[in-house]
Amino acid sequence: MKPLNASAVTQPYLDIHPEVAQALAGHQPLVALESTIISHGMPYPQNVATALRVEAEVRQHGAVPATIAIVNGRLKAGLTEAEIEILGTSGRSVSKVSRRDIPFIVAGGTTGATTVAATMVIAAMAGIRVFATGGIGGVHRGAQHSFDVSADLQELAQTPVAVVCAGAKSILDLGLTLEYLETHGVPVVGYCTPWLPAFFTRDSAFKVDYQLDTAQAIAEVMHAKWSMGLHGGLVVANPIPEASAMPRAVIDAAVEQALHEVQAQGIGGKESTPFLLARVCELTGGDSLTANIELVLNNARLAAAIASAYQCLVRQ
Ligand code: PSU
Ligand code: MN
Repeated sequence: MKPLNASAVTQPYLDIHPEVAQALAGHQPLVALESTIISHGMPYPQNVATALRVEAEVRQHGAVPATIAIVNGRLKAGLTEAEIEILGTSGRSVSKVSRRDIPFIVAGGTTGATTVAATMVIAAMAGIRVFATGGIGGVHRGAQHSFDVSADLQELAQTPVAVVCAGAKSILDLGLTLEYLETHGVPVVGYCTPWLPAFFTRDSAFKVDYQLDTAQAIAEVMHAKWSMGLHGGLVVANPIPEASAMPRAVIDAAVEQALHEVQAQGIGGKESTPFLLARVCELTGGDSLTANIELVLNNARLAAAIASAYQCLVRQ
């Protein structure tokens, strides 16, 4: 296993934003943020406004944000406002980049929005250990026929980054997602909850592996795992704030309809998740977008606290 603080110097394709580079050099807490949520997960202009608000939230809570993407063939750890604006306005015409796609976007000199998997890859290259997002990809419903399992899960098995999310959307099979993570040695931590949150709702029918109630306790697990050379990351599942949670019946109905449409229209591969996300958003009107924004901000706050606690442990 490579040393955890693999130097950016050894990464000729990576550009580190000056603010991020300064934080890395000064051993300050950092939080990586993904960009598929900007280009493919939310409509413009809310996507750009949210990306900037999330960065501000990370700063307010004592960490430095590093939004990650590929711009003109360069891997970026930390974006300028102009770059975030480009990713937001270009929307789905920007490639959705998972681990598989990274070399093609780099070699072609084009621009791509990174998924959880690709964001983890680039965060780890830069030496960033904490990452906040909305929801992770997982095992899709009907995966026994489609084999559709997000590369996010495999990335969690091999790359040392803690991913703070609001669980996973019920467009996925949450039970199979947990089984897959267990097989690959990826722990799922519930922050102040024994239940796996389901993105728009605070719980699901499934339990997490471990409940931890403080950022400090989560940081101690990260530090123990990586200090002993264990591969891979962890999922930190942070329930949506009570006031923003949505009625389960509303979400369930929208998800069922979106799943029906995806099948009827024969949509598969990397198009499946963006299609389902967009349809659930349309079918639930503005409510789901508001909830989505609130849960990402909530995750940014927790990630900043975890990054701060982790950095203290590393510095000791
Ligand atoms: N789930 C969400 N919002 C998202 C995504 C998933 O609730 O924006 C995005 C993330 O970027 C995630 C990706 O990494 O979709 C997973 O896509 P796929 O299932 O094709 O691996
Ligand atoms: Mn897939």
